[in-house]
Amino acid sequence: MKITIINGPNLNNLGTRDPEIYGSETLEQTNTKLQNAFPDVELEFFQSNSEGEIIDRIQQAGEDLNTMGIVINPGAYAHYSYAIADAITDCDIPVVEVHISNIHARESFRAKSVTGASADAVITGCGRQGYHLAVSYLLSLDL
Ligand code: CA2
Repeated sequence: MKITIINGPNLNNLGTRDPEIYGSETLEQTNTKLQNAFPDVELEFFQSNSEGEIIDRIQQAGEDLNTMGIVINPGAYAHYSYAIADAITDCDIPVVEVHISNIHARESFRAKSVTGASADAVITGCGRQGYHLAVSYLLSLDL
């Protein structure tokens, strides 16, 4: 059983600045902790700064019969990418959107997530723990 974890633009730079908003861990450290927390689940980690590559990865996961869900932090694409939103809608497996920060408690442009509206669930403001909650939720669906 596989779950694909997708992180979008600039999340490769986690840990380099804004620790009060995003914490001080690198993305690699977050991914390692996540895999260690779910040793029996095959997590596939993907990060890209490119909208098209993120869409390709969503489509690929959706077509893979062994992949039971997607966890995605689309970064700032969440706020305006109708193309990623469409890819999530078209994908036949459950998708959980995660934001490390609480997007409702920041600048007004961040409060809207067009991709979140296409996802099955959205977790925002739980820090890196949000990725763990998202994987737990997908596993609870027992697909
Ligand atoms: O809270 C989240 O997870 C966000 O998706 C993070 C995005 C932001 O544009 C969204 O509004 C909310 C930004 C990710 C950039 O993160 C960095 C953190 C530190 C250093 C460099 C980039």
